[in-house]
Amino acid sequence: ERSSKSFNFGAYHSLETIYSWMDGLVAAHPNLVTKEQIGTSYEGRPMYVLKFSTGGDKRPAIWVDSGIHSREWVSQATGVWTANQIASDYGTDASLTSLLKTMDIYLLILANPDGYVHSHTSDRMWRKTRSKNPGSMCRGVDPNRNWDAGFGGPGASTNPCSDSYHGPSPHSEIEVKNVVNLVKNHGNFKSFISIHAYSQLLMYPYGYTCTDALHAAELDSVGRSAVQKLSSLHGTTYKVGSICKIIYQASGGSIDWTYNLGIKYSFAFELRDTGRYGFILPANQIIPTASETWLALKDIMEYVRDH
Ligand code: ING
Ligand code: ZN
Repeated sequence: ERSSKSFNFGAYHSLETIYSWMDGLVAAHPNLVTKEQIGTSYEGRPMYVLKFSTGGDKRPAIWVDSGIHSREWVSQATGVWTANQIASDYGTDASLTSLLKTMDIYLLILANPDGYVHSHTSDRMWRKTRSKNPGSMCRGVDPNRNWDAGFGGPGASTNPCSDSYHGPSPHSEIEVKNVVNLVKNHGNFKSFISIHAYSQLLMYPYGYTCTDALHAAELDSVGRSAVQKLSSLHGTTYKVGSICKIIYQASGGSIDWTYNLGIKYSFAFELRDTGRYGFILPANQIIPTASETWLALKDIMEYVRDH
């Protein structure tokens, strides 16, 4: 699986396969791609971010993560496809090449490695981390209710057995803390994009309140432009709006935290589909999903580069 030529992007892969594929990508593009370990998971697995950079020191950067919820497999698969696309488009696609002249892209493909393994080996519908909850038989915290943004508010559960359990304290989950540390230490992210599934939505803050974010109008127009590009490929329709207004109120989400930190262009995608297959999206939809999403990602990245 190390050669990107023989890798099947139209299939769902294990953590081991994705991690060794990442090494192959870095080896094939040593002047563009590096792999940085941002820490380890609760169960001790390394967490790796792929950094796409043509030089400089802490250039303005764009963050993309996939797989914060383990069962949303098309998310991680889209992360893999996107990493390969960035590496192969660099030098041929004028827009991406110009972007990488001034900016870096960080891509965390497996934001919840323990959950991903568990979803492959034991419970296909596992969403949360795998940390132990003292006093409860139930494991795991929802890593998208664990951020320090409206933590513990509406749309998050106090029950450790719930799929939306917020955890004992903000950033209690090591997987969340590792990202928080990197984002804070870096200090120059201009955009933070988190990829979920499913529902076909492009969302911006806030989730913890239905009050409009200061930049709601701008984010809405950036989002509408991006989904127009997305739809142009296969006709897939997306809705755009704030998390609270378009899906549900949800506290402690990552993009609310990054937005409040000052990363204006904070977005979350809900990829295909709208519920026919849901989390169990057939693998033959991976490449169409990733390809159309890439058009939206590029549109957002270009806007961020130019603003
Ligand atoms: N949806 C997201 C969830 O965590 C979301 C929606 C995104 C909420 C961003 C808050 C912030 O519930 C899925 N499918 O996980
Ligand atoms: Zn999710």
